[in-house]
Amino acid sequence: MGATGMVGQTFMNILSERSFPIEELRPFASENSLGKKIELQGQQWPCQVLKDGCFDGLDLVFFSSGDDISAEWAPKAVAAGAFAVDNSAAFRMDPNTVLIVPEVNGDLVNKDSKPQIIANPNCSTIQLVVALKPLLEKFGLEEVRVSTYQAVSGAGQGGHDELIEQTTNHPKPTDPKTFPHTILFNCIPQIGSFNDEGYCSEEVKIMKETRKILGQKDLKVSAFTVRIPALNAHSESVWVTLNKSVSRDEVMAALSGQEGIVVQDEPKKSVYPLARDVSGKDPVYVGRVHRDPENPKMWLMWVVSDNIRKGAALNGIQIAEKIFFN
Ligand code: 11C
Repeated sequence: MGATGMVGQTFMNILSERSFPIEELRPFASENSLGKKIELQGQQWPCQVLKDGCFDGLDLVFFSSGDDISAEWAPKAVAAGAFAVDNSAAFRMDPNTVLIVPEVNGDLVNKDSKPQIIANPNCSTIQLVVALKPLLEKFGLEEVRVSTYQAVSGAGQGGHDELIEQTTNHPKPTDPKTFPHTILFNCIPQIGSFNDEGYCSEEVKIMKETRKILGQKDLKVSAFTVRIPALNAHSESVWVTLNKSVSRDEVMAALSGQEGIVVQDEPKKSVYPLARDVSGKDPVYVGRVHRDPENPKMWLMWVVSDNIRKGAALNGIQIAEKIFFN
């Protein structure tokens, strides 16, 4: 569901790249997309709208179409016998729903799992927990602080188009529609809406989801999220305090040995992960790993990943691979 959106289209591309075995595809979208066809694995599949009985006979339904649609339709997909992998925030913090990043807590689902809703985390959370996982496992975590630099594609096609349009029309950028301010040549310290404590919803998602995925309900996590005029791939500067003081070699060995991470860390040669290079790639990239000068247990690192691929579509497909093939 959401087949024609940015995540939906990337989902189709990745199914194709990974030769995911498909007997039938039902691309669900809004009424505006009726008449459109989605090409996948050499066949054309007509777009459909959600209606009673629409999930009958399906094994897996991937939802990427907003909280309200998921809240109403994901339970219906499960009632029809399918797994519902849900990219919305509707079920992420539900204590009865698993929230999965396969490299981190993928052991919570397997071939014996019964049809259920499986929540796909927020994109900026996914790349963070992949980077934290080996540090937690090897050294233990005391505290995590993260400041994000998030690409406009996180806000979907509208966000992408708004930056391109404002760039094209510079020096008279068009009025903002998707973002609360002009994004061109700017940094906006707001992603989502604010609560009374001064946190925006993206920050709350990162803090809560990180604790749940890592299984660390008391972990101190603080997030500050910023939208920047990068087209695709989110970047994060992360301060992580370990439970013990270890050497840089030990930290680098832990990060390099983690499935799903590529380390790019030769800062004196200006080698570190960059959103422009990481866009279109699958792994989570980590670099600029160095120790805090005051606290020997605290490490700083730079974490970059494609928010539409690993942050959404790819993570969903990896979940499906765990359920059906692992
Ligand atoms: C952004 N992280 O960059 C958001 C988009 O809860 O899945 C994804 C929101 C979500 O704007």
